[in-house]
Amino acid sequence: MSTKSVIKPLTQRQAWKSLGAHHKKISKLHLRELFAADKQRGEKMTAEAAGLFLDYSKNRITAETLKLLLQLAKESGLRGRMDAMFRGDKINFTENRAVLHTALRAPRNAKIFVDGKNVVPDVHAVLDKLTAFAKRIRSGAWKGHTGKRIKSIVNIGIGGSDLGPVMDYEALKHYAKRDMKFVFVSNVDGADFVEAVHDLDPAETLFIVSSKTFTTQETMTNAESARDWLLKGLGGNKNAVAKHFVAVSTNAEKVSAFGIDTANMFGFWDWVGGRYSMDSAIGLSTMLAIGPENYLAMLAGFHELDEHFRTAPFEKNLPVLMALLSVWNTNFLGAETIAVLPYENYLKRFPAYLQQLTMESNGKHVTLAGTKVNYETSPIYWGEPGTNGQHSFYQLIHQGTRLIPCDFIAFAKALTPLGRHHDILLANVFAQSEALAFGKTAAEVRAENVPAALVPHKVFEGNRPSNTILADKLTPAVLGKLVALYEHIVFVQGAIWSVNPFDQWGVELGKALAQRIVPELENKTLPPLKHDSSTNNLIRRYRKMKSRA
Ligand code: G6Q
Repeated sequence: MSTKSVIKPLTQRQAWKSLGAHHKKISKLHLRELFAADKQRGEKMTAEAAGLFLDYSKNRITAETLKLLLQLAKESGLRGRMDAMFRGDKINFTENRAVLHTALRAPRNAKIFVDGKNVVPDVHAVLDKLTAFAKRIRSGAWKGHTGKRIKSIVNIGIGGSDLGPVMDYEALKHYAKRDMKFVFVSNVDGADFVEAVHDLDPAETLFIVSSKTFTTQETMTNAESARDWLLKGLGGNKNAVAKHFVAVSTNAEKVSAFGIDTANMFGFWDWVGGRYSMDSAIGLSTMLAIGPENYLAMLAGFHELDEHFRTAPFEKNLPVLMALLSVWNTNFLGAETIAVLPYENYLKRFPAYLQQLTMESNGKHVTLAGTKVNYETSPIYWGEPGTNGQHSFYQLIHQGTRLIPCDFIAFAKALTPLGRHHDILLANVFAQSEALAFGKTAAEVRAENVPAALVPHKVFEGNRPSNTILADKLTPAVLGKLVALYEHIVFVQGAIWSVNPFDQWGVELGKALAQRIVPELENKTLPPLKHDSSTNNLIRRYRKMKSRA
């Protein structure tokens, strides 16, 4: 972390100060004026790489804003931090770990070293093992305990071991093997497991227990219920477990203790963070669904975007530009959230996936130096696919009191062309960003003979920022590029805000407290309660309520 020492705290960086002064100067400018002042703005403020076209012209920025933001990236030591990540330095210093999700999609001949060892051969050894296994399952060569082929796959995992696989499966369902069923269990709420296996035949079901640590309470509880369900369905012979359970983990000892043959364990490494792991062995369910070839195409897409991020000048670098715009919108315009709005139904879980990627990464209140920040860090990411959202929360985006920058994502071609549907879909996404930026003035409303009393209700102020990402169509490679794009946006944001995007200490406290409370709910006699009066009362009430018939 040699770059750390020379980087000033954010609010003392020259570009930050200049941005503050610049904001004062341009804060009153409306996008209408910015577009009127430069007829080519919509063509100029764009960037394109790896088949992703980004139009960022509908942001409240001038050429000067961009210049200062790029200067901020430099003063934040972004280049040095990028080099450190790609090189395998232990930049996740609170856990003493390298951050090398980029190695998961590096080509076979690449060389990336962690503690003096090239990790790329290990990555490809696991990929080869996954490929061989996927072929056996998909062809029916792998048989269950009773000799039947596997038709249903249940991924059991949570957080990073679930959100990626679920999003990926939904996003790439078009490419999935349709005579197989894929379900995902994450929640410790028993309803999740019970509903997931409701229509499944144990003899045809394979469970993938996905857990980096193999100690996560939810996942292990679900895995145990799955083992009970399977054994009950198959007559209780414990040998059945080996034919119906595989594991994705870094913890061979625990996997074996559970009864899973470690020959059927697919490994990964401590330098892959949970929320950065969908392209590690955690992607096994995806590979089973879309096949090894498509899976490898997805990895190639990831890698293409990695290379763009690593090599493109900042002013043409999609993740850098989008991250800087998010910093501008968050820290200078005061936006608290970013809505990600894919106009592609297959991406319906993409916003949920991004919630973890962005907020678990940069939802931090101390800097790398351990001091409390005096500026906002991660905005809240959220969203729904269009056009559905248009008929619900878009009202607030258009006419509410908050500023909600939007990332629209659209594709030129539908995966499932159907009559006029796609043109109508795309007309809507273009219309939304246009309406948000330019709005409708009182004069325009009056010109439509609207009664005077209604005019204020029908005015759209506009001046609401958005990005539009346009790609050809949603292929496995394009999905890889989109995920890598946001992974690197998060990285750049982290560099600007001087936080560590790769740890997640904030999820620990609740976990520890839950472990303590479990026996207080389950023990026959109530142990002495030492919580606050509210928690104590809730525990007592729950015990009473659950024992009532
Ligand atoms: C992600 C987090 C977290 C993690 C889950 C599951 O970055 O670390 O979401 O993925 O807690 O952990 P296991 O894979 O160890 O079960």
